[in-house]
Amino acid sequence: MLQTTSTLTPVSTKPHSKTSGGCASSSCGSPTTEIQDQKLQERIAKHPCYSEEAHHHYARMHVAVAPACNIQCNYCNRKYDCANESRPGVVSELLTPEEAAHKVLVIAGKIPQMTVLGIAGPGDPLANPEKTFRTFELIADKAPDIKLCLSTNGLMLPDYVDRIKQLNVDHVTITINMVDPKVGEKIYPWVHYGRKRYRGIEGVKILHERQMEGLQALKEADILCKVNSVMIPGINDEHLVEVDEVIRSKGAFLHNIMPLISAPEHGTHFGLTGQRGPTPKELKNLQDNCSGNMKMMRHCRQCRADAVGLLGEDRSQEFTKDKFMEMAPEYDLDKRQEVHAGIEEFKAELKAAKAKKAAEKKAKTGPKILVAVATKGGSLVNQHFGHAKEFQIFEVDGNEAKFVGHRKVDHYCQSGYGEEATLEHIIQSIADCKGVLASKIGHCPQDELRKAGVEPFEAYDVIDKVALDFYEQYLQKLKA
Ligand code: CLF
Ligand code: SF4
Repeated sequence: MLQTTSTLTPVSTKPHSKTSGGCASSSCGSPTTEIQDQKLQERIAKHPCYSEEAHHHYARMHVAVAPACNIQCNYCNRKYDCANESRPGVVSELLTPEEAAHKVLVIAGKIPQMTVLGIAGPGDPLANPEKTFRTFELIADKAPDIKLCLSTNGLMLPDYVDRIKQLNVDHVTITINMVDPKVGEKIYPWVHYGRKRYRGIEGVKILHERQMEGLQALKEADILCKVNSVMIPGINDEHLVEVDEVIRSKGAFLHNIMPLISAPEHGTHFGLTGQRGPTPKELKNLQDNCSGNMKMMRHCRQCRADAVGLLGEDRSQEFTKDKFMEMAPEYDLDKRQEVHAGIEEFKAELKAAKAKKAAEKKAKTGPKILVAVATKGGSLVNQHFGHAKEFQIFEVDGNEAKFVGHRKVDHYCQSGYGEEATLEHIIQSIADCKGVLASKIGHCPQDELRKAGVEPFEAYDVIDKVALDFYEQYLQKLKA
């Protein structure tokens, strides 16, 4: 039986055999392009945000060292973490660079599949350059295999690209919500730049120019740039198609369109004025409209500024300051490399198993359906329905299962008992799916799911394999 890598023990998926055949991509491009592509793949292979595949196996952590911010977004109030990367309403514990470095060394030992350290708040990292760069220096010195990552609103980026390059920070995110200042006026009331506060369109123009300049500078420095955009219905939703075109033409590697999360209790301008966020369907439609070259991020979890773990399983509460300061750093490069080699071997076996399954299904492409998957990671259906805090959503057409997003839910099994109200909410969240795939599903939820037209399907195996098996059963039922 397959096990999950979230236990840190990748296991063999034998007896799956390796397949050959299909389009040998080596014959499709020039050797130079292939080498470039391969190098690019190596750069992102262990980054859970830049590689959808990696997010099933590798973890990230954030350290909250950057409290100040230099702009105002209408979806933020300063009581919470920067909403450009984080779920609104979350407060992280602020750390000094030294405390942050200690925390990283502790977690690098306890969670060896943690490969990326990001600084994403609680304010803007580049509005706190000394704290941010000091933290990176300490970690680069003591834990050289950890990738460094940064997320910024972009206002100060052009000033720091050289320093970012020097420190070997290879991944930078800029939040770009508009390329037309008239749209930006509805999102940013002010911008603080060069010791002066600029209100309205004057400030937005500065922000826009600095973001474009920063993006260009990252490209010239060969630093991989992801762009985050917050989708705000009625304000920038249609405009984001243009944003997508502009940022791609300027060399952004990946676009991550995130939903606005807005509630009055967050105390933000949008929360208090009733601005709604998009529905999952609206978000998916926009992502589909923008995904011409396939580099659209759909697995973002809008993490906290102190997030720890796989993207779908935040473990930050295990490492609060009172706890991690009592723990000894256990960073061990050899042990980490051994764990990573095991994960890579496991990924190769998964890939072979997927290819084999896809080859068996060839020419059986049919209507596209969505399925919801309960998983603890490792690209496996390996979680009990009642324990899932989110469902990963896959689009299946008989040939492949493509990850298209996730839905957060409250888990159904609370203290060993199912909660009816929670079940209703879960079913609503996945009502557009034809099936739900989980390692186990209780009788009561099975009945309710069926009533809602969502077929329960129990299995413990590779997600693609289970999804394609389910699809086959689904088609047979349709024909019956
Ligand atoms: Fe953190 Fe951001 Fe780096 Fe990832 S998060 S700084 S790029 S290491 Fe990732 Fe979290 Fe989404 Fe950010 S899932 S909010 S995209
Ligand atoms: Fe808040 Fe981040 Fe915007 Fe600053 S950049 S106002 S911290 S959401």
